[in-house]
Amino acid sequence: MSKTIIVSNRLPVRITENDGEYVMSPSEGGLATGLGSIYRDGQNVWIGWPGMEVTEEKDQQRIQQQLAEMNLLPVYLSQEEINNYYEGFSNETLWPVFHYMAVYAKYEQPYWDSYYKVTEKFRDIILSVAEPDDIIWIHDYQLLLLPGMIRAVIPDISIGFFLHIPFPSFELFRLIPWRAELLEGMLGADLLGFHTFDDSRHFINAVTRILPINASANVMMVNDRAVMAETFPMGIDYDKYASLSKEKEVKDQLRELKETFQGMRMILSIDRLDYSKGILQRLQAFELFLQLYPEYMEKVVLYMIIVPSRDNVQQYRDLRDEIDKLVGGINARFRTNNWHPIHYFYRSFPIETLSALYNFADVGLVTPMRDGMNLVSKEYVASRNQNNGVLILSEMAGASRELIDAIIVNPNNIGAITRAIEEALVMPEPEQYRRMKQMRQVVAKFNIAHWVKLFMDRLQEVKQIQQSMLAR
Ligand code: GDG
Repeated sequence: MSKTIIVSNRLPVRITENDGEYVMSPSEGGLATGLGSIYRDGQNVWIGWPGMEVTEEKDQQRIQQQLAEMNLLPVYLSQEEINNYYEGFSNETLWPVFHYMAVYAKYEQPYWDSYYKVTEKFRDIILSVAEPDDIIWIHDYQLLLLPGMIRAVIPDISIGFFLHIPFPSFELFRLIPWRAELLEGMLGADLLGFHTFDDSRHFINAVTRILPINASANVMMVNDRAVMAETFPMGIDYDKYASLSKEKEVKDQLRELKETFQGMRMILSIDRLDYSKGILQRLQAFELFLQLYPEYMEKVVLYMIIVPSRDNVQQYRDLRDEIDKLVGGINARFRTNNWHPIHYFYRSFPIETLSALYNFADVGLVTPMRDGMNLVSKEYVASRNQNNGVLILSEMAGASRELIDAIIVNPNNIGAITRAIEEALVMPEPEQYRRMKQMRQVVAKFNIAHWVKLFMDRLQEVKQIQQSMLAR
């Protein structure tokens, strides 16, 4: 019987140490939920880094045994590998270039060397469990080389690859010194999935410009093997967000919010700390809004949650300082004795708190400079059980291709965001309903289970097409 092997940089688990005992708690992320039905089944397995450095061999073995009970298999990384492969090449080279912020990119040979070596580590662990008729689904930019490395050892195995971040235009991608190696690595897959049509076009374009490989529509011939690049916009667990509001914990928090913000309109903003998320521009737009529309003083709040992320990287620390300053400045400028315009939190919250906020906020403000998809926008929509509320969404987020009934803005256009905030706050209820209903239908239908099934089914089809081409 063939099995399915999921591979991603991080395992969907949080490990904490308590008095020498390791406690494992499954993580609730969208991908983990979506793939849960797959990796927990039978012999299937999810391979990845457990999220902490474990140096002692006996600890490694103990953790491995505990993880095995959850169908998880760890790839242990040293601190140096985490610094160079993960924080270095993944987050300081690929992330900025793929998000069109090439000025932040560092091209360091030791980063690349480590990226290559860590991929070999992943490969070896996969090879310790993989059989030729298994299906392997590899995720994201930390593992671009992995499909090629596995293909070199098991030529006929089924490999799918999904990129969760944008694939940049050729003019950006070509900047990377190791561009050809990266593409060759990706082409080890049989099916490459992207969030948007543009991302897949950019990939195919980079392949044909950089490698001696031709493409006919979305098909690239790699050593007589047809490789396909296609669009699979990722969804969320719609039912979970739609039904969370019925839980007691969420209801309690919602009641508290209603009391605290009585008579006040709320604009909600939730992101990981990242320069790709357009946080500074969003704050500038809110400041301009307060300046241009003073009638909203004491009547509106911006509730802003920033989840700490990558704070070992200098740019992220700098960004955090800038946000602190800007928020402080805006609050100092506009606050009154009983109101301040921005409620800013630099930490993460339980999903129940997010759900209460999604339910309460009149406006969801999501304005990334670039975003592969952006799940927060979909979670806001899924949570609006009353069909009211307005989503303001950046045209640079993959989600803007599906959520066309949002107010779509260019995140660099501060004036446009400012006007969008005003438009959202005065939008008549019937129009809110019409737009929200349409968006809820999209998010409900193209949910995470649908996304997983579509990708897995298509991978099987691609394999069949390849076989029928060989038989000809
Ligand atoms: C990458 C791509 C693509 C946020 N704060 C808290 C919390 N969250 C959850 C949200 C949401 C997730 O984190 C963030 O997802 P996004 O899609 O918005 O952004 P990235 O983390 O950058 O994800 C992105 C995604 O991959 C999937 O392919 O959409 O474009 O960059 O689910 O709810 N969760 C909890 N507490 C918080 O405080 N529990």
